[in-house]
Amino acid sequence: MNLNKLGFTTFFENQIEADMSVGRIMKYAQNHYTLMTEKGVLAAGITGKMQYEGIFPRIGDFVVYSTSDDGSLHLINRILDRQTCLSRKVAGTRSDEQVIAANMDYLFIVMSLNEDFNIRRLERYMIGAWESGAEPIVVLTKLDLCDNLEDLLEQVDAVTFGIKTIPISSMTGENINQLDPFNQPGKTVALVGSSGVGKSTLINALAGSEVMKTDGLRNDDKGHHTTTHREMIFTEGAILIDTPGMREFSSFEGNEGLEHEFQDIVTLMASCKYSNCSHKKEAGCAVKTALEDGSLEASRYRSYINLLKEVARQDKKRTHQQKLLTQRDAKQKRKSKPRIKKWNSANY
Ligand SMILES: Nc1nc2c(ncn2[C@@H]2O[C@H](COP(=O)(O)OP(=O)(O)OP(=O)(O)O)[C@@H](O)[C@H]2O)c(=O)[nH]1
Ligand SMILES: [Mg+2]
Ligand SMILES: [Zn+2]
Repeated sequence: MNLNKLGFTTFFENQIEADMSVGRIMKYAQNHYTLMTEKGVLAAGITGKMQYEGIFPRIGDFVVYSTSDDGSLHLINRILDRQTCLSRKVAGTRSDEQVIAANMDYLFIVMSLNEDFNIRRLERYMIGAWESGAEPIVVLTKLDLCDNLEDLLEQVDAVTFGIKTIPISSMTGENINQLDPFNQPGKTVALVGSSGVGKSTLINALAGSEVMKTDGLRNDDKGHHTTTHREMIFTEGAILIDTPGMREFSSFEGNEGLEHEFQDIVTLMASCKYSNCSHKKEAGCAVKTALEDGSLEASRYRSYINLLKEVARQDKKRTHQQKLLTQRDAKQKRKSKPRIKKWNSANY
């Protein structure tokens, strides 16, 4: 496969020498990686050094690999810098982030127009999307099961500020063609959202064939996940990344994505009369006024405050974890230092 079709752009090209072999991670299980390369699909491992340092390639990564003389073994030795990256932070691990997908151009935030519809959940995904660097598109599935579309679209618009929102049905095919601008060769699209919203079904619809297994029986039971591994799928159009449903997208790096998503509230806060306004009972509080006149929904404001607290809690946890790890590293270093016996003339 041609490297451009793999999504390989000058951003990545500038990071390597001409004689290096490059591949893209399609899937992995433990330390066994499946790569798409110019020579087709290859199985590869990673170097001991990468394992030791805890550097693990993730779906969508471009990697440099080498091949044994007899051509039978492939070893990944470097991950190229990521252009975009969707991750959630996991406390307590050394590399404290869990990369869901890397180097996607577009992020489809998939939510269904029936049971899964949840604006507060969408806000969380939006924060992750802003932090990822990819362009978010809200894809609302199961249009065929929905009879209050206008109302739901209005609710989405109130938290996405005009980013593209496309209601579709993979069953009837309605509006699927509105995804064409993103479903283009050389572009990468990652699909995220709760289990059962129809990510894999949509992937099959976009690919035009049954590339992913879906759950044909289920439409409301959220008991189990059909897709269990992240996987990259090559189609005539875009490169698609399917992900297992996440119950909730949580854990954020900091305030950047949060402030982007809640720009309405951030702007209000900046226009309060007092710069140290607590937005509780001060006169001239723009937040209070907006809550009273209904231009700011109480549930959205509560959501913002809760997420701020969540970020603060996580920051604290991370700082603590970091401290413990640094202490452990220092201890290990002391232990592994060879003890040099002091030269002592009495020994002779
Ligand atoms: N009526 C209707 N059903 C749909 C639509 N899209 C998907 N479904 C059904 O929803 C169920 C779940 O679809 P999947 O594609 O497996 O969902 P998923 O998001 O991949 O779920 P996980 O892999 O568990 O994360 C299946 O029964 C699909 O047939 C749609 O547009 N309309
Ligand atoms: Mg699936
Ligand atoms: Zn205020």
